[in-house]
Amino acid sequence: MTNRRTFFTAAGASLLGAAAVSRAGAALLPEAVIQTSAATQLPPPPPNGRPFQPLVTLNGWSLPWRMKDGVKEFHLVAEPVVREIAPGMKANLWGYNGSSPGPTIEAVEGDRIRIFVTNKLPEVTSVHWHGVLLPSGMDGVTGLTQPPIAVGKTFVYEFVLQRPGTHMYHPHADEMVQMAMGMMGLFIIHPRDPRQYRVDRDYGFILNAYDIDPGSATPRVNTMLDFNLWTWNSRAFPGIDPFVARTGERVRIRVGNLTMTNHPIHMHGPHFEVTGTDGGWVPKSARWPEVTTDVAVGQMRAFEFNAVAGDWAIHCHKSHHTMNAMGHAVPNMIGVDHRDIAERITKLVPDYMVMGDKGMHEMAEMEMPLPDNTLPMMTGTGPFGAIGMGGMFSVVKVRDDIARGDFKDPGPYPHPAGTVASEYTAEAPPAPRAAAPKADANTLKVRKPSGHDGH
Ligand SMILES: [Cu+2]
Repeated sequence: MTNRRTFFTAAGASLLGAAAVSRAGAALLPEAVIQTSAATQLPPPPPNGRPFQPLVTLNGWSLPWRMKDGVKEFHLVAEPVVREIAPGMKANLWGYNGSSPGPTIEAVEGDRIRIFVTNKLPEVTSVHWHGVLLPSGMDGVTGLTQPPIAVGKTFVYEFVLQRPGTHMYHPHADEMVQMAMGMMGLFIIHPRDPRQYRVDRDYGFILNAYDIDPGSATPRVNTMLDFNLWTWNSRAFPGIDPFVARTGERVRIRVGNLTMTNHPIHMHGPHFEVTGTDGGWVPKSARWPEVTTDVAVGQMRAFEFNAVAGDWAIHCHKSHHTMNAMGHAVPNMIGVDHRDIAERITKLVPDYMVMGDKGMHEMAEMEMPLPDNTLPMMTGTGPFGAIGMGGMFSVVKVRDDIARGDFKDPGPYPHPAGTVASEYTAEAPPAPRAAAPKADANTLKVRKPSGHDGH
């Protein structure tokens, strides 16, 4: 069971500490809301300010604000957090307001926003608002546009949102460590006119990756490419919630990439078109149909489709990115019967793992002994058995009878009769193989060089 409780903590002396801000300063700071659950939290309709259609942050939440003299005030707290990557595994990460990624910041084109950032990390930090048009001095680059936010201190950023779009925030101080530890969040600027770019369901998540040794909980921060947990909003399959929609609805999914490699995001079923990037919205005349869109490092892609009933897999198409913790130095053991020796080694080394002699699917079906706090490499169960996935994998679940605004997992798709692939049990027709052509002097003609005429 996922913990669905929401923790509201006032930003008083208990949260910030006496050294962080003066007593008068603390009274002026907006409440810093904390959320530690990894369940998708549906944002309420905006309580004040201009209306907009809230984003559904996959396995995440949106940061509440307060209005003060016409300014939207948010309060981010950079701090160590514990994140459940999937049931059975928790990671010691850094994030904002109790979670990694931090809460989604949502505001409207034309809004003046003020974001307080309190640093409760053990080192300095800053926040860069990725892709947002703002004064250079609000850009959050430590040393270049501002001094670092010292431990225990609070900084304030303030700017007017000029264009609607899909953006992110992340530190620009010790980026390699702080992003490898999970510090990032979505920043959505909704259009001033809510009818513009309107969809029925609007989802968003960030691609991230961790290198956490089996049996441990804290990421290695010096890893460049060989990560072993490929995650969406710091969640790995089967811990990633489904994208739920009703047949015929227009659905948007916004994806940002803060890993160290590209991710071709592939969706089964309905075709989609990329409608936006972190640079803005793509004009209709410039869109083309796709089933996979590559999201390069530091990019965002928003894509849209018309929902068609079914259970449609959605995943990164790099097959290693739909696996959980695994060693990449495993030799190919197809055709080698080594069960006997593997069993004997497993008795001595419980986390010893070798590839099966017929492929790896059997690993998805068997219960292998694993160290504590370690996810199986290939896991998840569907109505037809083992799914054998991990990492960057989820399901778009579209049904005819889902109410507008209902995001609950509807369970497995009830396929109409006669539309499911099944075993062929009648007598198989003969499958003759074509005879191989004879390689004799008549069929194999070698053209010999004959002078230099052809040059
Ligand atoms: Cu990938």
